[in-house]
Amino acid sequence: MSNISTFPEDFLWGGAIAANQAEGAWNIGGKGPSVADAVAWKPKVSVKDYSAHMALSDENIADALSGRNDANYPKRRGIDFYHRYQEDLALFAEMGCKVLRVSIAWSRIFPTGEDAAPNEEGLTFYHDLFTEMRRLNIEPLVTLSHYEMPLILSEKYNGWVHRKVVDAFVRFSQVCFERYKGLVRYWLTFNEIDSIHRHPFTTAGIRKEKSAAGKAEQDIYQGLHHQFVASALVTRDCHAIIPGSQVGCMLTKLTTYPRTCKPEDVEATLKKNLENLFYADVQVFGEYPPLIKRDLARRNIHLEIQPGDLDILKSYTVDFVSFSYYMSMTESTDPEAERIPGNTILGVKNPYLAASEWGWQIDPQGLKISLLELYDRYQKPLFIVENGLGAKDEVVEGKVQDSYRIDYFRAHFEQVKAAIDEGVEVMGFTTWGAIDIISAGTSQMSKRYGFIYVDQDDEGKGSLARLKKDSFYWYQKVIASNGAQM
Ligand code: BGP
Repeated sequence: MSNISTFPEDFLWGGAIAANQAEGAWNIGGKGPSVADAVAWKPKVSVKDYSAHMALSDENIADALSGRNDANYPKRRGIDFYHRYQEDLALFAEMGCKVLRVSIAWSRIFPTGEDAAPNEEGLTFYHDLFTEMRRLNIEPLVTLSHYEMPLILSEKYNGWVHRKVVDAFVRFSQVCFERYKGLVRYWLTFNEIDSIHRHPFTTAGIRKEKSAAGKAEQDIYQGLHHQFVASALVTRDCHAIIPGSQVGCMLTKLTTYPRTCKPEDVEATLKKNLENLFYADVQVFGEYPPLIKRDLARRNIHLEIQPGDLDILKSYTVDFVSFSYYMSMTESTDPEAERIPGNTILGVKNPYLAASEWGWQIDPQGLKISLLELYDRYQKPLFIVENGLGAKDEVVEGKVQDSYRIDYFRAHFEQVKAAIDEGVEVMGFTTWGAIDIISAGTSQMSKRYGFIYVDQDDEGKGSLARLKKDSFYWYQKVIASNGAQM
């Protein structure tokens, strides 16, 4: 516990949420259904079994498109941020937040993705939201695409596989820049752009079962290429429409360690790390790395790259690199290596680390390692835009005593401070789910991340009342002292 502050004076402390996980009001104010609304909550699916949870049926899709909303087919709920944002922003301001990361639900602005004109009611909602943030001196950091594309684009085009979605997204972004140019300076394009591989439907509206036989991977990479091009075009437009604005890419930082120093494990680990960095490489350096190009060719994946695409990638690169960091990963070539139970995505167990109830291996030093690695590679300012601990909090006698969350953040903040001491340029830190929201991976409420408790259970029952947890008062002190008191 150091009492010397090494965080820069203008360090942006704050929180992060996403529209689809917080707003609710899924069919209010002219909003069209989004992919998130088709991922209905399935009470029987294990919270650890992400792939089963993400599996979709035609019935889910048809149901969301029809607008039906009954107990058997609940849509993405949120915490009614749509109606309660003033109360919530007041709490964030009280906590001292200097920045709040939110996203714009694309289908609130363009309900079908390709409407002749944007939905004024949706535009007004975000105008009012950003205005209130400014009034409270909370800087908006806005994600344009956070797992919430219009469902109709997914249905019509198999999402980002089709080039037309690039046009639709660029238009949506232009409308946002024009409308919010006096209010928003910091923008992110695609949340965790690499998650297109892990859950292509929520990330990019792609349903693998719609691909031709053997072409699912090809389609996913094509969708990714379209997102890269869109990210570059949007960066161009943002700079042109909002002078002085800054645009960041956003990736899931999954720093990976070799399970042993066996050279096979080291090589496998290196390849995992290169694959994880590839997404930012394209958006920062403006080109596909040679090893990735070769790897795609060897896997028989041939991208349709239109004339001009490569110039676009090269010409409009991002200003900063943002990322989420929840855990590190471990790689092993030994099929017998102990794996994290119940979740195939999380891989091999690291014997030196404890894990959350969901198997996410808690590794504060991994955050410092990630910061050093990213800064050395890109030499761009970094922004930690998600980090936090999902836990099953309990209210006891009107209090949530979440010392485990305080310990988690203290350990991570210390590592950020250490990285800054070593010369890394970090713009800020927005903790994930600064208020309890619906979990992206489980669609449940009981995986809570916030400093503010929300009274709602997994079935959607509860008063939705907000309650400050112990961590709220702790974070308030951290921010007030600019990280000197942790
Ligand atoms: C990231 C997403 C968020 C988010 C967070 C925590 O992948 O960008 O939307 O929710 O992870 O994940 P979960 O909600 O599944 O615990």
